[in-house]
Amino acid sequence: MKVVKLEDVINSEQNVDNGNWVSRRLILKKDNMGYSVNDTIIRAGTETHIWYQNHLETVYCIEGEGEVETLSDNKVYPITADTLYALDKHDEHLLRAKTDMRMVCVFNPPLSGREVHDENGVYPVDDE
Ligand code: 9YT
Repeated sequence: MKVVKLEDVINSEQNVDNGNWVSRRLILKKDNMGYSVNDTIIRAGTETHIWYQNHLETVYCIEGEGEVETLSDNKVYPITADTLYALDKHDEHLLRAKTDMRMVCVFNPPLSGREVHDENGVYPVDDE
């Protein structure tokens, strides 16, 4: 069994800061679980364009307040603590944080570790 402490991840290269957000990568592809798990802080006042064409992501907000706008239909979903959203259609979206938001993010297939969004809000496919 594995036990992972957030404080250890924060002081490692599994702490990935992209400006709008900082992603503490708790479980990664190398852990062979078939998914990855991040504890991510979305910084207050930011808007991030995201489009995970190569991944499915489920996001559970445990702190803070913001919204997600899906770009295919311009629907706006308020996101607050105790709210989960699942990008089951690889939905292209804008994530806006009103306050700092703390999110638990699960990716399938798993992230391998250092991914940051490219100019289209995409994470590359890891086919190694
Ligand atoms: C909620 C969300 O998608 N934030 C962007 C960062 C990403 N979830 C990550 O790598 O932790």
